[in-house]
Amino acid sequence: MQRRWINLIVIKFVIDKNSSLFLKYVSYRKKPLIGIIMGSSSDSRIMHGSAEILDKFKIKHEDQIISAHRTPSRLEEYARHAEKNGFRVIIAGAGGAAHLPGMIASHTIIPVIGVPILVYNDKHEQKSEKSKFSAFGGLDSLLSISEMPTGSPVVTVGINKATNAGIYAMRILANEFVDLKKKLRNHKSDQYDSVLKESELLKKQGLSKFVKKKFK
Ligand code: C2R
Repeated sequence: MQRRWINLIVIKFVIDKNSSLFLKYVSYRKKPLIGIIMGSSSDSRIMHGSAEILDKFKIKHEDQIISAHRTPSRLEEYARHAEKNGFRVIIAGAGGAAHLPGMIASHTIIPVIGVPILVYNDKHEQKSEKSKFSAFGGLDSLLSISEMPTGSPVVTVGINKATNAGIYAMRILANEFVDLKKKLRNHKSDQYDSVLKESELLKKQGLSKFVKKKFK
């Protein structure tokens, strides 16, 4: 009799364990666990980098425009929404006085990855290309994101490095989803192989011919 109970408990444990593994396996494909937000529609030209790498790994994400400056009440709402929906990471891109990542982080304990954006205003009345970029070349947003007060941390990737934010978000998710860990390892070794392949080609063709062919 006692043995039967032990068997039942063991079977239940195995089922629970496997079903939760199954649910985990399914969940990041079915349900967005990563939120991508940006301060303006103009940031979408950079922020699509995060979306594309997540799509490549078949990771669902929810994308929105939220501005701490222009839509302050939506900011708090979004933080509640992200918590309610079990988001594991928020990627927040903003340019100039980039307060969005920090302000979101002040409303939630979900890890926030900031993407500093080099503001580009194509409607600027001056004709020169240089005058269309922000006066501080993206350093303004980088510092606004990185210099958070102690107690409310935000990590940041480099200026315009939205793809890296996507990869970093996946690395956080991979702590929970074993299959994702494997995929990220494969991605790393693919990168290694492609550098090797290019190096072989460069060696074979010689630098002058290689550069002409690659960047013509
Ligand atoms: P527009 O192109 O709309 O003028 O925006 C945006 O992220 C964008 O890069 C110019 C820049 O303003 C930024 N912005 C912020 C915030 N809201 C908008 N940094 C914020 O709340 O931090």
